[in-house]
Amino acid sequence: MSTKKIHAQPPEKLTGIKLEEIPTSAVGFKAIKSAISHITNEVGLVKGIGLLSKLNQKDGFDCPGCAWPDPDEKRAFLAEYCENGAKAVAEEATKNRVSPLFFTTHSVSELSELSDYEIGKKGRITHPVVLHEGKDHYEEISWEEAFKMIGDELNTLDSPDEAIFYTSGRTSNEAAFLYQLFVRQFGTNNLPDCSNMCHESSGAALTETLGIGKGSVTLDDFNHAELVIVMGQNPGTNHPRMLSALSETKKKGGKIITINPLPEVGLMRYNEPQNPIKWFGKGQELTDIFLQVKINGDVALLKIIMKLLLEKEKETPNTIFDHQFIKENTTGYDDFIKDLETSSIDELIPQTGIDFDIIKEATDLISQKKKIIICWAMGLTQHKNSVDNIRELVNLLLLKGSIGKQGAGTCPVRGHSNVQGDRTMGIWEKPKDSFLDNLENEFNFKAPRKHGYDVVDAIEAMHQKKAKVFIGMGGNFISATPDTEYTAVALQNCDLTVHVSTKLNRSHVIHGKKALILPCLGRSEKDIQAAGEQFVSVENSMGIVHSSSGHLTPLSDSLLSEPAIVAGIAKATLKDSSTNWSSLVKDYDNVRNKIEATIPGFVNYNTRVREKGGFYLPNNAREKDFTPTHTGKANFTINEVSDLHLEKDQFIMMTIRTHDQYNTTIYGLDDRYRGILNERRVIFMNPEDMKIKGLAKLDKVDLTSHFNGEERIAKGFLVIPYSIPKQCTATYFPEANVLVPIQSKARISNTPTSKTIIITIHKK
Ligand SMILES: Nc1nc2c(c(=O)[nH]1)N[C@H]1C(S)=C(S)[C@@H](COP(=O)(O)OP(=O)(O)OC[C@H]3O[C@@H](n4cnc5c(=O)[nH]c(N)nc54)[C@H](O)[C@@H]3O)O[C@H]1N2
Ligand SMILES: Nc1nc2c(c(=O)[nH]1)N[C@H]1C(S)=C(S)[C@@H](COP(=O)(O)OP(=O)(O)OC[C@H]3O[C@@H](n4cnc5c(=O)[nH]c(N)nc54)[C@H](O)[C@@H]3O)O[C@H]1N2
Ligand SMILES: [Mo]
Repeated sequence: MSTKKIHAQPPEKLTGIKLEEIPTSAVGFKAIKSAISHITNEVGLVKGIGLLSKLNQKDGFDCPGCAWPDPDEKRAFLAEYCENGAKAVAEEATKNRVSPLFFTTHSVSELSELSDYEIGKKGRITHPVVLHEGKDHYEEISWEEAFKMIGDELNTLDSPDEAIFYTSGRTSNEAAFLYQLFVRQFGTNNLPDCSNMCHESSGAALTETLGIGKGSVTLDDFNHAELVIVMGQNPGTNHPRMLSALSETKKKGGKIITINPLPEVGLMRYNEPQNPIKWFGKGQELTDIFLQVKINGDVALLKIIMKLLLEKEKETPNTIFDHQFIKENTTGYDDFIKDLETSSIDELIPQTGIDFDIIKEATDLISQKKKIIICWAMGLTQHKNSVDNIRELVNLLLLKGSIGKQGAGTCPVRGHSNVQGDRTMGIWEKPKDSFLDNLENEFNFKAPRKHGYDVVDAIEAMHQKKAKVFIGMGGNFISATPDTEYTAVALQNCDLTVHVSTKLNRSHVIHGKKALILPCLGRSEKDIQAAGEQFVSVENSMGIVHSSSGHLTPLSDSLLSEPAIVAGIAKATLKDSSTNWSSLVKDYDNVRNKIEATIPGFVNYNTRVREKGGFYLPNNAREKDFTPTHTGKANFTINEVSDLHLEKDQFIMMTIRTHDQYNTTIYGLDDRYRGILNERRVIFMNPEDMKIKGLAKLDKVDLTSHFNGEERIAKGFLVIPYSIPKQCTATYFPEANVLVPIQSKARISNTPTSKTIIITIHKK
């Protein structure tokens, strides 16, 4: 074994911060300039523009950025991309290469000293490589040998449950379907995925209350909404194309309420990218009422709003609540109201940190509206009571009859471009029996029924050596997961770690006894199989399934597609599978026929996926049909406010994304919309808290997190005074992941509480 130290965390070193004024509006000229500069640097201008012209077009490839849908009808040439979509494409189509030669000159321990930014910039991996036991350098390996190594290792395990099969949400429907099929034929449901850290809480809450784990709105609903409430989300950075939808809502007379601890620039003002005349102006105002809630104060805030609505309803009966909707479609209303009446506004107010008058103003607006959409993302899903957060916003929509009609409904805004599709394809550690029955019938094998490990449980299992092989279909497990040092030990305990990846990342250097990196085609590249050129399909945040075909020549002849890699592993592992893996991969139509045969909603898949723009999957909530819930009706629920308790000197910390990253892929070191340039090790603090703590701007501090008597430390962060509620702070992910305790997770969904970490701050 190498004696050199391997670093699981990014280095402490600072990169030379520059501060600039926070812009007053998002998008506009600087965004276009930034997009062009990333494309030019990574890809070259001419090739880059060619690429962007195929992005999100009906004959093109799906943006590897977020899961926001494309317009059903009109799609502007060169315009259905955003600054961050352009960066995502540039990152994948980069000129930089990680070849076998690269690995002879760069050892694993040396690479681990780099930041995630520096590792990512090394580029695309060109050949499969292996790290033999005790070695510090990866070496080239043939695909055949790599597959055999995986098959041999999996077949020596005492039980299939000793292997973990992770998925990140970029994997196409076709690859995801084959992957879960292989894993279940191998004999386990250990299929954790990035959803476990992302919208799992949304899925759990929505399935219980509305009978479907997905959102109910379509893009067109934003043209009809009277009010959109955006909670715990920063679309200016993470879903820039959503700003166009919000802009349409406003143009048609709708209003926007934003609930967030930070005044995120993108939600305040917006300059349309499609209209150059507007690039330089003041921009369109988006948010009408901004509720600057304390971190994790959302249930308290929603309870106050609903209590005020109830008072109004009592004063003027049948004007505020939609009683006909409630009566026809819901259960639990009386118990919910009884509970609401017992809660005290005076006790709830301090949890929100918001002036009561502003809450009343927001309530007045809500009371007048009948068509409301609520959008949300990680600000609601990564807390101990996240499922409560989402059930509570469903309560509000049910009171207003705002589900299952035009211009109204739930909008959990997904992260990865196919994370929703992967779940539809069966990437889930808790599959439904009906799905497994269908797989058994179609593929003639006995599917495992015991539920598998999710992300947190998988880390625990590897840590305890109950799991010994880790395979990652995309993603960057070490940097995305909580408790970095703990998770590093978990991965290092494995006998074999395997990563199917496009680019080099930190997970390749935090390895098991043996390790493999299997390089795959990216979204933008042509996929040629025995029957000719193939396309894949994906499902966006609003349940539209559509095709995606790459146009670039693959960067190396040694890349395989994700479906081909799964088939290779399956053939080397499953000795008595009756599935013809080669024929499935030869022509992806064959995979889609199998999906059609096993998953509801995919009738005539191969025909409909070829129609321009794709097709909508069935959505019961959209149709106002709540029969799939356990009561057969939409359910009102009673939810818990935060039980967070801060000792003297303690703060709540949330970990968020900068404008220059895609999760663990760091495009650059700026966070332009928050006025920070060239530095990621910062902590945002309320200026009054800084005064009390005797801290000045750019003071260097160490952070200690506190959980059940345990302490974790992250060193060397610069203090930034910022508009954030008192006792609340923010740092960037993944630098601060070391502070997130593995056992600090949401009830029911088991999602790490990446947005509520209790910390103390210590000046150097
Ligand atoms: N460019 C780019 N696009 C991306 C990604 C990326 O990294 N870069 N990631 C993709 C993925 S996988 C995902 S899941 C999404 C993530 O999209 P977001 O959820 O927008 O991402 P975060 O940066 O985690 O931002 C969380 C927001 O919630 C707020 N917040 C935090 N705590 C609370 C709270 O307690 N209450 C309320 N009301 N608000 C709170 C924060 O201030 C912040 O504005 O974006 C996707 N798109
Ligand atoms: N503290 C904290 N932690 C968080 C979060 C947070 O807000 N705070 N957010 C969580 C969330 S919402 C999510 S979704 C997870 C994300 O967790 P992951 O999905 O595991 O992480 P990513 O950074 O999206 O993965 C990036 C890697 O995917 C690989 N890749 C890119 N494209 C492809 C492709 O087409 N195929 C294959 N096979 N590989 C590809 C590249 O090698 C790249 O390095 O992180 C979670 N972790
Ligand atoms: Mo996510």
